Amino acid sequence: MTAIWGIVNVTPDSFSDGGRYLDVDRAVAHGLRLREEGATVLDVGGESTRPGAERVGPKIEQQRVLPVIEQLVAAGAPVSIDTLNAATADAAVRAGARIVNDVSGGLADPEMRAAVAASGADYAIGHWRDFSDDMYAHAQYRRAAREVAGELKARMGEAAAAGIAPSRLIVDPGIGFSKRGGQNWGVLSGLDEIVALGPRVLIGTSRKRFLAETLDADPATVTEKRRDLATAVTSALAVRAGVWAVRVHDVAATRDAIVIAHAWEG
Ligand code: PMM
Repeated sequence: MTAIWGIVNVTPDSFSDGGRYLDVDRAVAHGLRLREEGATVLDVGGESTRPGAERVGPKIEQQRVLPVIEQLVAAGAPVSIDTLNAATADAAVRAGARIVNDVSGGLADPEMRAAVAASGADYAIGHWRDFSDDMYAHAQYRRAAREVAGELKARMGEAAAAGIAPSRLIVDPGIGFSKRGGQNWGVLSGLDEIVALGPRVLIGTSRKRFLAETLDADPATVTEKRRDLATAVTSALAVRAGVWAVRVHDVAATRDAIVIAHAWEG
């Protein structure tokens, strides 16, 4: 069955659940609930990557995520660390994280690939062109899926050159990262080009703005509930496209959508 990454954002400013789980105990409880609902991996992040977000620095980031990771790992949950920083990736793996989720694919921190190579963790590399404060300046594509696949292939080569075995790689087309509304649909409708790269594919559409823009001319009026339903639909379609995992906030809804999509496949 398609894997489900449940999102545990330990940040005060993420656009969707920011602030609610700042407190360590609540973040841990939230993660464990997601696990009960069917999450196979808990993706813990301490720095928001939403458009326009400011960087927080590795020190604050680690203060936020490390206690949460330690407790989730102690409770037996598989954990990934969502970070752009090599120092945080390293500390998180020492605390028990098994996967480093780097939305920049190794571009944000020149030390990241060496840190991951030494850690033995799996490495999820996202398609990314620039930091969040300037990401839309690079949102230019002729054929989005093909260009994203080509750039991910370059990131795969760089990871291999740093000593990370191909079997440890996961690729993610980076929905919403340097991509405007329709460009995201261009990537999703061409997902076979990403799947054809070879590694496991991870997709993150959850509650993202392009879903709300598609549902209503005024995206601000689209409730979280509607974004979660749209996310469950993209999760089911991602199953049909052959992805390995989806990264979501509402694990329960996406779990049901995935079960039904697999039943359809027989
Ligand atoms: N999106 C966000 C954060 N981390 N990681 C991966 N691998 N893929 C994504 O699409 C992704 C990510 C931004 O969303 P959030 O602020 O709701 O976590």
